[in-house]
Amino acid sequence: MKRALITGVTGQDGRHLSEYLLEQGYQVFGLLRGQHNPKRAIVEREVPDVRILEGDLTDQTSLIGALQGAQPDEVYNLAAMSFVALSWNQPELTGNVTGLGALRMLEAIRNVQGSSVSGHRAAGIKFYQASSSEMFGRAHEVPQSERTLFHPRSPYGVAKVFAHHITINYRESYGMFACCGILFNHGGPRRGPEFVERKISRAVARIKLGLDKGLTLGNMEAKRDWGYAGDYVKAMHLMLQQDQPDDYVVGMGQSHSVREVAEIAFSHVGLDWREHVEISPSLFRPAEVDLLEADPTKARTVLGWVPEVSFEDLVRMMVDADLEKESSRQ
Ligand code: F7E
Repeated sequence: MKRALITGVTGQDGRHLSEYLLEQGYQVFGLLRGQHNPKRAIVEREVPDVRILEGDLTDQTSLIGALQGAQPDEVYNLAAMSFVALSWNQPELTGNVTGLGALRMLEAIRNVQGSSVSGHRAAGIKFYQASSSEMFGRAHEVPQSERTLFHPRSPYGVAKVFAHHITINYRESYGMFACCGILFNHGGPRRGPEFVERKISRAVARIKLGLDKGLTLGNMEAKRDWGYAGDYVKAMHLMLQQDQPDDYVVGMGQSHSVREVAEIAFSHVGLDWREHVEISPSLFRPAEVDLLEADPTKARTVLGWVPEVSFEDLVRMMVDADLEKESSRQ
């Protein structure tokens, strides 16, 4: 039975990946941060077979302990301070967790592997780093592939560039099987409510049910390439099953504006977004990423990765899930 350790197990991707790996017959361990973390209950409810290990990406000793406890074949580093807008208010924390956190895990793996001469299972641990399309930032070309230059526009994007390059550096310096998945935006019913597509789907459900009147958004002209998280975690797993470690762009190959998300979401319940959405300059970012669109050719041809849920179906799926959640809350 293969064993996997997932950091960020309480997040959207952590729960989807846990579910997927459990289905593949893995024993899954999840790293949980802090004392009495309220998100523990979500993991226990949704993916009860995940074994929780306590640890924190800012504490190297705890990472070594988690690796010794899990003895994983594969480590998926999904943990991060992942909300781009917040990264301007907490740039140092973002650099520490999102950037240096990856380095600490790579060093912890090296440390544990060093002690593997005595037959420790940790020898040859494969590592997945959750890189992000935010690294492209003010994109130098459209669409963006593995060869596109990075030009991050937020402390989050800068931290992800560090984590990306240090992962490649450890692959080149120490021959580690380390891969980076450059994932474009991906949502679903488990998406955190701070991200725009979930903020919209939740508001649409609440407005439809008469619980709210309107929704305030920032820059509706920003364009992203949105896919379904359940599809994207399969690409993460595929990367670690190849003969050689490498980096892959994962996205749908289409870009859509925030306005289009609102149009589809509101019209799905028979409403017109223009009657409910207000724009607030306070939600605009100090530096915006205007247009992201993936060129996922490599993931499709080398990994054979094929997403199943379209952008339009993703938005409708999220609205339906929020309608169900909000109605059962009443
Ligand atoms: O913003 C605009 C906002 O916060 C998307 C993370 O998962 O994907 C995500 O990063 C766009 C931006 O995601 C609101 O200005 C307008 O242009 O949903 P978001 P993100 O910044 O693209 C990447 C791949 C990651 O790696 C990140 O971890 O939507 N926007 N009005 C708004 N955004 C938010 N959040 N809220 C608004 O009211």
